[in-house]
Amino acid sequence: MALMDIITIPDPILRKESAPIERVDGDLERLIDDMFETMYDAPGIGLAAIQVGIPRRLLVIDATRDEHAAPNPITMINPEILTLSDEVNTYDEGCLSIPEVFAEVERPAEVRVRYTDRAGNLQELDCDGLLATVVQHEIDHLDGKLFIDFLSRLRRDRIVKKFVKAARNPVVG
Ligand code: GNR
Ligand code: NI
Repeated sequence: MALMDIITIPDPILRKESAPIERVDGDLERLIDDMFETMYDAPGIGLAAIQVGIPRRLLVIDATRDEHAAPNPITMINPEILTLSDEVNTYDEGCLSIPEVFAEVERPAEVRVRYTDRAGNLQELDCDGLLATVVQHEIDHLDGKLFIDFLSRLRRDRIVKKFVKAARNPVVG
C-alpha cells in the first residue's frame, strides 16, 4: 500500500472529465487500496481518482462519522445517479483538493446510485444523510466539478485566487 499525493486547486487536472473503467483487475484493486489509505490518512470521508491524478471513473467513500463505529468502506466504479429526491439537504462541505475551505452546499437529500463494486458486481444503493451528499460531491469530481462551483462567482474567485497566490509563493518548508 502507498500514500498518494492529493492534487489541489488551481491544478487544471481537477477540471478534466474522467473516463469509464473497462476492467476490474489487480492494478485497479491496488489503486483502490492506495486511495483508501490516502483518504483515511488525510483524513477524509471520500476521494475520487482524479484527486490523485488518475482521470478514471472511480471513487472511494467511508462516511462513518463516529470514529468508534465500524468502518464502512464503499468503492464505486463507473457510478451513475439513477434518481435524486426533490427534498434537499444542506451540509458544510469541504474538499481535500481545496484544503481548509468550507461552505454550505444544498443538494438533493436522497440519491439512488448504480455502480460496479471492487469484486466487479453491479450494485444499486440508496443513500441519504451525509452519504448522499458525499456521493454527489465525488461524482461531481468525475465530471470536473467542484463544490465551490455552487458558490457565488465572487466567493469562488476569491477562493481560487488565494490558491493561485499560494502556488506562486510556496511556503519554504
Ligand atoms: O472529506 C471530505 N468531507 C466532506 C464533507 C462534506 C461534504 C463532502 C465531503 S468530501 C471530502 C473529501 C473530498 O474532497 N472528496 O472529494
Ligand atoms: Ni472533494
